[in-house]
This record gives sequence, C-alpha cells and structure tokens, in this order.
Amino acid sequence: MKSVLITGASGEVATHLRRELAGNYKLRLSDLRPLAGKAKGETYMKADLSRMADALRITKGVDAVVHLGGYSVEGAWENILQANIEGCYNVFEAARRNKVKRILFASSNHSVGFYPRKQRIDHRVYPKPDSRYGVSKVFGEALGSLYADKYGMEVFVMRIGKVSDKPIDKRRLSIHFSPRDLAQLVSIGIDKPGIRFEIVYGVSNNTRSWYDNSNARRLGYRPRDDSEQHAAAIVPKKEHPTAAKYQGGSFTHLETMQNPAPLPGKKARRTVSRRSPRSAR
Ligand code: 15L
Repeated sequence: MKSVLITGASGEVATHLRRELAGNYKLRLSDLRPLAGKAKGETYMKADLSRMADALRITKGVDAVVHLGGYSVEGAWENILQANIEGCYNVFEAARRNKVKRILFASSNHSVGFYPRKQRIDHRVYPKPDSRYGVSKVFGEALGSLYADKYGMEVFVMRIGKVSDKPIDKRRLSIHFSPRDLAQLVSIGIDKPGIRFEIVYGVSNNTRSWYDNSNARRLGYRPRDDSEQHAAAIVPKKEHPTAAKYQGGSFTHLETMQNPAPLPGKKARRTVSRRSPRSAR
C-alpha cells in the first residue's frame, strides 16, 4: 500500500478526501492545527510548512504528497506569502531532497479567475489570477513545472473548483467538485504511471462547466456527478457586477475574506473589505 502525505489535513477538502480514500493508502496527515479524530491507518504529524525543518520531517519516506495546506481564500499579503509561497516552496523542495517523486498540488479555479464566464477554457490557457491568493496558486503551478523539468519530479496540478456535497450558489454550479469525484481525480494523480507535469481541472461533470477538462479525461478521469441536479434548489442572489462577469466571482473584487481555516490562536476574519491591498494591511 502506498504511503501518502496529505498537508492541510484539518481543512475542508482534506476532510472529504480522507473519508473517500480510507483503506486505499496509508495516510500521513499534517497540519498546524490539531486533527479532529484519526481513522485506522492514519497518522498525524503537526507541522508548520513555513519552516523547512518541518517540511523535511513530514515528507520523509512517503511515496506521494497531496499538498492541500495553505491559506485558502484571499487574504493579507503577509499571510499568503508565508502560507502559500514559502510553505509551497518548502514542500516541493523538501520532497525533492527526500526523493519523493510524486506531488499533487491543489491549485485553484482562482489561478484563472479573471477569465470571463462566457469563455470556455482548457488547461493550456495563460493564467489569469483574480487575487493575491490566485497569484500564489499560479506560483505553485510554476514551481511544479520547474521541479518537473529540472529535477524530474512527477507533478499533478489540480485547479480545484469548490469541493462540497452540494453547490451553494449559481457560480458554484459551474465549479462543483463532489467528494467522490475529488477522490477519483486524486487517485489518478497518485497512481497513474508516467506523469511528468499535468494540469487538470478539479471539477465534476457539471452541465454548466466553464472548463474543457479533456486533459483530465485523457488521463482516465470519469467524473460521476453533475451539479445540475441541485440547480433548482439554488436561491438566486444579486452579485457585484464584476463578480458576475468573471469565473472567480467575488475574488475579483474583494480584498480579504473570512479564512475558513484560521491558524491556531487566530480568529477567523469576518471582515470583507473592498479597500485597496495597501490600505487593507
Ligand atoms: C478556493 O480556491 C477556495 O479554497 C475555496 O474555499 C472556495 O472559495 C473556492 O475556491 C471557490 O471558488 O468557491
């Protein structure tokens, strides 16, 4: 059985993933935050990914890394820099030093969030991040490309939409990613032989998708869910005109959001500000 490290294991995406992958891999879970309950076959290692020593410790001896850790929404530059730029670099570099070949990187729909909703995009489009958060995801994609080309690592980039049981609004109908489809895509990323550097969209088979996900299909992905079955239950909400135009929605105009995964000792920020990045500090 392969041994797989999941970073950001206390987060929402990892919580779904752990449940879906249970029994298929030996899961090593890391997070700065404590883990709420551990299943059979899971081990937990507390780690601050902005410290190289921690990244080296947790990546030692695993077959693959699923890197989900980091700041998961738009935030102050200091937070994004530490969690998503330094943390991401440390994970790739530690994996290289520990000779872990395979890394799955959780990028986001926000690395391409400034594409208009009326445009269908594939995995080859130029990045158009919609936020500092989106820029940090483009950084991770670029780092993955470098580590694949320069060091022969096997890198699987997933531009994840929104993982949940049901979409909560109209935008999420286009980027919905069900837990079982997430597990299928991650398993391909871990097990498919011959991967060098691939970008795929982490979304279900949504009728209203903005993505041509043929690269994922080429690699064997056959999503089973379509958000359309939930469409009738979505309550229409008025969107900001910029948000309504672009795929990234509110990330295209808001400066900070509530981080659903606050660091220990820090309160989740409830402020949603429209001020400039400078004054938002
Ligand atoms: C993301 O990248 C976030 O991590 C997630 O919390 C959601 O906000 C999602 O995008 C989204 O676009 O809904």
